[in-house]
Amino acid sequence: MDAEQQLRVLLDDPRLADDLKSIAQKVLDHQRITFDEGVTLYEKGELSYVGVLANYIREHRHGDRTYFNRNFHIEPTNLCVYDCKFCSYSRLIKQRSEGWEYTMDEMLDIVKKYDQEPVTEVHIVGGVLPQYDMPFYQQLFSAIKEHRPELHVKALTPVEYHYIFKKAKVDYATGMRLMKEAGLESMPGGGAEIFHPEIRDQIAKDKCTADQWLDIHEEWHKLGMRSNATMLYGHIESYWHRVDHMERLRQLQDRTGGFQTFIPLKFRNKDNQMSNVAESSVIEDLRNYAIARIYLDNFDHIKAYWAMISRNTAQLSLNFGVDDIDGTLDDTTKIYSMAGAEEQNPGMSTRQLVELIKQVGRHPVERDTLYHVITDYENHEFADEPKPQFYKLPVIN
Ligand code: V47
Ligand code: SF4
Repeated sequence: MDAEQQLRVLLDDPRLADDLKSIAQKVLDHQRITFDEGVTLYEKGELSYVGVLANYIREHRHGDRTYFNRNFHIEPTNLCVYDCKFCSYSRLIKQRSEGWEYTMDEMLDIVKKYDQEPVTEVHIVGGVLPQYDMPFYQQLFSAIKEHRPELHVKALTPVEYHYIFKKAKVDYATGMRLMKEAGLESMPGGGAEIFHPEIRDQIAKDKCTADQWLDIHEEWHKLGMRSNATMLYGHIESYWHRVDHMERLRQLQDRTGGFQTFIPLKFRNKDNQMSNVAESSVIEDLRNYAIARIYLDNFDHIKAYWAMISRNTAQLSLNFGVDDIDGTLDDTTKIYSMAGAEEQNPGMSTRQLVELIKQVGRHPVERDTLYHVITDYENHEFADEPKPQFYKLPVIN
């Protein structure tokens, strides 16, 4: 049975409550759901129900295609002037003796380490410190582009931009234009957390506000550039805070169309000031992906950051609205392993990622940052590496 037939069977089920039926009908008709319907999905939508709706949307947009890219991360420092309660980089958690602060040359050395690798993107993000100011990042981006012009620089979030622009006394529009001129090509989705002040003030008090986060993305989009958005979920927020978060993103996307991908980030509770907060279950994670796919009708892609959720959950997520499972990473990504992510050393070769996707009946496609196809792996044979073995999951659809 294909995704549309599954949705029609669900609609014909006399046991389905009227409000859920009306949402399912909207999805079939490609109509937008309301804020209240978003909350209803969280409160009443069982995993199998939201999965059928989300998979219909996913397959309508992308078929079986599942994207990944080859990137590497640079985290300039694991020290931070801010004190986000969920973060293992916070100034109250991290003592200076355990920290690193890379110099410009050390960061360029990391870039050079990948000179012979077919990576297409460098993702730069980490803590906020005064010495990493606007001239520093302008120089870093220019130096990377000079060294390897085709490497896409995806760097920093409104948290850093708000901080460095304030110090440099430039407004957001000017600041973003100058970063673009220095070599910045897109903005990752971090720093969004939960927008509503009821929650943001408790978990991420001092850093940029929701409006500042959204304004910086808006200025970036006005330059014709693209960015991502995240949501840190599964801690002290209520369901309606998640819908409020997605609603703000949906409204900005209606105005600019500049977001590419939405990335729900599961809260992990190790080594931070919220270790007493239990983590969400896998069922809740999958429901959250699905509801994001249904609610964000103007976002092209929903990404599961597999380093954060385990490989098996990443595989399952492909049936719950997700069409992208991030890049092939190496062990330079520390923020998640420090917070308790399953993948303590989250490296996966391209072949491993391809097999992971194929194993659940999807079609792997390597993309660049802007979703141009680099390699279609549907019928690709790997000559040189042994086939990786994974625990075999049943194919659900
Ligand atoms: O904003 C910090 C999160 C984010 C924890 O755009 C935590 O392609 C869970 O945004 N538990 C930064 N999450 C990472 C990020 C990202 C990741 C992958 C791809 C992209 C992209 C963006 O990491 C922060 C924060 O929300 N984070 N601590 C934690 N304990
Ligand atoms: Fe700093 Fe970002 Fe961690 Fe907050 S989440 S403490 S801004 S590194």
